Amino acid sequence: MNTRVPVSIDGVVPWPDDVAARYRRAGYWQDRSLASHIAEQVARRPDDEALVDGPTRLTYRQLWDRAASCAQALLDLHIAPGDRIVLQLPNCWEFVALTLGCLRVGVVPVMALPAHRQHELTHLAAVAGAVAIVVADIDRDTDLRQVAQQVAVQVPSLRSVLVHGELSSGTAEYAPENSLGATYDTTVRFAATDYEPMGADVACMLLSGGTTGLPKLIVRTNDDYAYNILQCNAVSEFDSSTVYLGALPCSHNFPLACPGVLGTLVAGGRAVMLPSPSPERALRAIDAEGVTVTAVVPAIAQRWIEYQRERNVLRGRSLRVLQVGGSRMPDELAARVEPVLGARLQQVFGMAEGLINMTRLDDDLEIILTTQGRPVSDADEIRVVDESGNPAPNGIPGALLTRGPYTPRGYFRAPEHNARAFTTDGWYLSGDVVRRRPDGNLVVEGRDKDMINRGGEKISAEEVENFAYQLDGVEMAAAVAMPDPVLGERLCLYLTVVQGHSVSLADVFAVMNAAGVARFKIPERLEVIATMPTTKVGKIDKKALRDDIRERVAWDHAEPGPRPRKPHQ
Ligand code: OOB
Repeated sequence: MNTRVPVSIDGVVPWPDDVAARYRRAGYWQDRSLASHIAEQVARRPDDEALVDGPTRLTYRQLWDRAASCAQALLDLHIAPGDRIVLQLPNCWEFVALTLGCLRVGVVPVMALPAHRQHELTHLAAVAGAVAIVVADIDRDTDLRQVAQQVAVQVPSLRSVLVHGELSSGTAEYAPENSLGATYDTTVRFAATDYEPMGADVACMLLSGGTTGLPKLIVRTNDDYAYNILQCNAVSEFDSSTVYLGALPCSHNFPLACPGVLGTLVAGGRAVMLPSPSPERALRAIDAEGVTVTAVVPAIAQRWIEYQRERNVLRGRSLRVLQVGGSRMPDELAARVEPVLGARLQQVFGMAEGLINMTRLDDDLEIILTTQGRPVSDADEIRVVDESGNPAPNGIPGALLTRGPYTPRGYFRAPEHNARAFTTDGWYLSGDVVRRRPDGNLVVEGRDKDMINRGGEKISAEEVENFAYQLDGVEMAAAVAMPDPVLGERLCLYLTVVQGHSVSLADVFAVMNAAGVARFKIPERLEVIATMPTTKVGKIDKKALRDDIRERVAWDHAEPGPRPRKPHQ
């Protein structure tokens, strides 16, 4: 039993004491570290394979030793329990070893996405007060070492830049100790008995999709994240026979912990890391490794289904479950999963903020194909309310609010935003509009948050609009979702400009690119209009703009003959 007090990090919003006590009494929170769950599997099956990354295959014992090396390397860099490090790595065994190293020693990884660039990484490091940043050397056309160096210049708390891959030659910052590879050469000095995080200690920080500007940080404790994982494991039926393919970026909550790579390791299974979900590589990896379950967004599911139909690469019958979530899966697509891929579909409607809903593997097909499932825990509290905050009856769409043992009560160091995103009694306003069926399953009908969901990648409208306002001559800017057959949504930017000025998509690209913004946030269509539609209270009428772009897209694709109504100018 731990006798010390939890590591205190200024800016974490705790659950109220009475609620925390209730969650402990009920056994949801076990007051033990997340790492200790994996340590159990290391003891039980040291020689079983835990992790595969291309030619690298690690047993539980080997993975645990490498995690220990990472933990030691962090300590050698004077990084202490409770310190934050920005972690940006693609799917590779090093990502898992370092994450486990952090979990073992109580260092808090801030889970950046591989697509993030200087703009996002600087913000994350600054808000987190991070002391180190870990990046890969090169990602396609971007030298991430240079990006990280720029971030380090701007964020005073950052003391170390760690690189996975080649160090740049000739600069002092890239001394051998800054190579992530160097950490695996050290003799294992760190032992599990050296340090044991407590249940109430912070395990990691996840990123919100972001509706107001840049992503917010979501603090997940050992207690709550372990519970999240155990519940997902139970619902998705993960056990030691599970072979999980990490195809989505594994720093995201879905492939990380719902149940994801961590769930697989907690269950004693084997995780296979793949740097990209391209159908060619993923379907081959599924056959080669005997993958039993994986997680994708609907756009990827669609690409896999098409590829499989055309090429029939998937020959084995190992894949039992395909989890799909992150954005709304069209019912027609849902119906094609099992016939083409031979795997049972599991719809997942979750959020980094906590609440995870899943269809159950033995649900009726109608539920699996047309709903986004129900909470993974009986302790999840759900409210669906109308515009005045009154409960919406079953079957009627309303705003989704939630509370529970793995849904934190506030973002990290964001009191103003917390005042809007959480009610005074701790309910999180998800911004999603759902309909609850009498059987308890939820159907996602839309959302009332100002966000674009580009195939699972979340873009804050406000963040894009702020860039548009930096352009000469821009009067008003509004970023809205336009329908897309593959991604579900893409981003369209509406502008009004001062007479005599003109603004092009290339100008928008230039300003966002110069700021080092992640590529997926850059608008893909620009509409310059004469007047911005406004609501009665004078706010930009985004609904009118969404209707407008829907008509324009339909107009562009209309066959000759009767045409839809021409969009307004
Ligand atoms: C997952 O997490 P986030 O934090 O990237 O995004 C959460 C938001 C939700 O509030 C909702 O707007 C949307 O993404 N969403 C879905 C959905 N799953 C997520 N919308 C419709 N249908 C779905 N199935 O996206 C996430 C986290 C854990 C597990 C799965 C997804």
